[in-house]
Amino acid sequence: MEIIKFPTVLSKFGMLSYFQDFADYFSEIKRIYYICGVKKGIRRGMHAHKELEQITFCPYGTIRFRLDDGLSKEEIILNEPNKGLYIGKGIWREMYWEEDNSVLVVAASMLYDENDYIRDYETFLSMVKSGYWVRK
Ligand code: T46
Repeated sequence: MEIIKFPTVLSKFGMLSYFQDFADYFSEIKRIYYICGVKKGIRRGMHAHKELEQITFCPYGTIRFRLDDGLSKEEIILNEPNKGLYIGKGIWREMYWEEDNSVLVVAASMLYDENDYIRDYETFLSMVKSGYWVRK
C-alpha cells in the first residue's frame, strides 16, 4: 500500500492531475475501470487478489478504504482528485462510500479474471499464514 500524489496543474480554468510514471508499481496498465452511481453507506470490496496490483483514486467525493494484509489493518480516505492509492497483491480491501455518487477509478495490472479473486476472508488468512505472498 502506498499513497501517491499525482502531479497537478492548477489554473483559473480548474485543476488538471495526471499520472504517467507508474513503472515503480507494475509494468503495464492492462485495464481501467470505474465505479459510480453508488449511494452513501454502501460497502464494496470484501476480497483480496492473488496477483492483481492496482492504482486507484477518487476524482469526486469521498471513499474510505480499509486495507488488511492479514497481519495489520489500515484505513485510507480518498477525497482529493490528486491522491492515489497503490494496492499490491494479497491485500484484503473494503471500500465504504462516505458520500453519494463518489467515483472510484482504478488502473489495473491485469485483465479481469474472477480466478484471481479471494472472496472468503478465512481463505485469505490461511494463504497469508502459508506465505503465499512475500511481503516487502
Ligand atoms: C477491486 C475493487 C477496488 C467485471 O466484469 N469486470 C471488471 O473489470 C470488474 C472490476 C468487475 N467485473 C464484474 C465482476 C462482478 O460481477 O463486476 C461485478 C462487480 O465486481 P466486484 O463485486 O468485484 O466489485 P467491487 O467494487 O467489490 O471490487 C472492484 C474490483 O472488482 C476489485 O478488483 O479491487 O473494485
